[in-house]
Amino acid sequence: MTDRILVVGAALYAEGRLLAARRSAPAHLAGRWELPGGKVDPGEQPEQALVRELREELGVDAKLLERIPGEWPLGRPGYVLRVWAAELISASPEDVRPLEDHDELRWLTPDQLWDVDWLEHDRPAVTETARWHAAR
Ligand code: 9L3
Ligand code: MG
Repeated sequence: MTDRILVVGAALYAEGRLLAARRSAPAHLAGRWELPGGKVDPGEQPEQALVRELREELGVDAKLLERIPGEWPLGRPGYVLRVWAAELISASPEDVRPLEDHDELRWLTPDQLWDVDWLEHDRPAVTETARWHAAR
């Protein structure tokens, strides 16, 4: 049995909108939308990994607010996704640009949440995120 590989994703909010990021790679995921983030490195805390990923992928500093309850299996065997709600520390949402791994960003209002073609395995995480946001 292989060890579990933890992938961390951000439900990044600004002005009540949730950030969706369109993947540009790998080919089988390109064009689909996700909560940005990535793999936790060996020896790294999940929260640190997520802050690092958001700097690398979007060039932003984010403050993690709360973990969204739940853990979701991803398409690759052994991979699981955990999600934290987060907010931008300094940048304005309109200044955020995709630096690597994504080619488009959208800030979705609650009624636009399902307008993008989310990765299959992100859908339950997005549902839980919406529930969390609505209860705030
Ligand atoms: N993944 C799925 N949903 C997400 C994220 C951040 C990642 N919200 C999947 C895509 C890859 C794997 O996890 O198969 C590792 O992600 P990355 O390091 O390529 O972003
Ligand atoms: Mg990533």
